[in-house]
Amino acid sequence: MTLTEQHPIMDGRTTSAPLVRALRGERGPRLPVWFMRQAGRSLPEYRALRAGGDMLQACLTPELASEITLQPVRRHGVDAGIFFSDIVVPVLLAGLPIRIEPGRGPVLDDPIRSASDLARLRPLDAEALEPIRAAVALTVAELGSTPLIGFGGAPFTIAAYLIEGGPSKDQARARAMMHADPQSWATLLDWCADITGQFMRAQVEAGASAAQLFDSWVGTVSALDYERSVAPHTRRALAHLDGLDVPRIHFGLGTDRILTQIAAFDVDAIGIDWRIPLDEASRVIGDTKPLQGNIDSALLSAPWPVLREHVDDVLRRGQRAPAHVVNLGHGVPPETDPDVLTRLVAYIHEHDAASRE
Ligand code: 1CP
Repeated sequence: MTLTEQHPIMDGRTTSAPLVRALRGERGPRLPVWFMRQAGRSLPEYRALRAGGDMLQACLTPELASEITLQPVRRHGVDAGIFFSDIVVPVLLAGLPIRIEPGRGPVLDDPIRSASDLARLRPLDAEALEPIRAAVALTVAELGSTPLIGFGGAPFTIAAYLIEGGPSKDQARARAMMHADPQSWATLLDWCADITGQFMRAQVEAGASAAQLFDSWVGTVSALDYERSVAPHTRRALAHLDGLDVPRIHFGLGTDRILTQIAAFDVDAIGIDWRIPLDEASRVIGDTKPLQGNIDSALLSAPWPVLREHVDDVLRRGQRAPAHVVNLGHGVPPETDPDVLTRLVAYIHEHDAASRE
């Protein structure tokens, strides 16, 4: 299946949205801004809606997932919605009993650590993705000309949860398995690539105007191991989007040593964390791709003049890249005052207008 004529990017609704134009390398009349992890956590209306309910069940209830996706768009006036879901949703839909523990993150009681554990990996049934398609369809019907970003976790980051059994500091068990049992490693990462690729493809087919692959934990992998044992699986995940004409974003944390490898992927834009200035990141990849980022989330709690000075610096350095999508260097911290985010969006839109006068 390719995109239908009713898809927002095909029927003109989001084709010239600031986000889509920037991801395609154009500098348009407005600098787009959105925030990773804008949906959820920091919003009182999110906490009221979830009211202690199970996180993954919320992800699989289309009306709820759609409403949570729309909340930050309404409140902050950001230039995109990010679909409310989680990188481990396709793991659950493929039948592994993964859950999200409040205050901790994804947990799998029986981790995948040996060749015999691989027998528990089943293909992801296309039908199981129906709640995802339904939630995306509801959401884009409300969003109008604001694009929805679909997403998935990169194979390494998903596999790290499956091997470790939960969040971990340095993914040591995963990195050990990569070397000690390369065959099981490759099988597991291919499985992760396929389920996350199908998950992203379902979101795009149902109406998302861009797709972002999150490789949050890849910063612990050496550049050599990345090339040999991780990048081929990331390419496999991205290939699931082939034939769908929407821009793709790659985001990872701690990727400064592997930026040129990431720039070689079939992606349109690269998300940069707060550790490396955008002009430096752009120089490293030969100014070849639009960049997304990279306001330091820690400064969201600093006094406004301090935050503003930092944002000015990010915007200035972002001018070196072919185009710039303003974002944080990682997700919105849960304790963030939502009014700071709203003020930031207005400031970035005004600043941009002012810099053109
Ligand atoms: O009860 C709750 O509210 C749980 C908190 C929560 C939320 C709101 C989790 C658990 N996941 C999510 C939603 C989510 N997760 C989104 C959609 C909302 C948005 O971005 O606005 C997205 C894109 C994700 C992606 C995700 N999940 C990543 C990649 C991005 C990143 O932040 O690095 C990762 C690593 C996860 C795993 C995960 N899920 C939840 C938590 C707390 C974690 C991280 C745990 C850890 O530290 O290992």
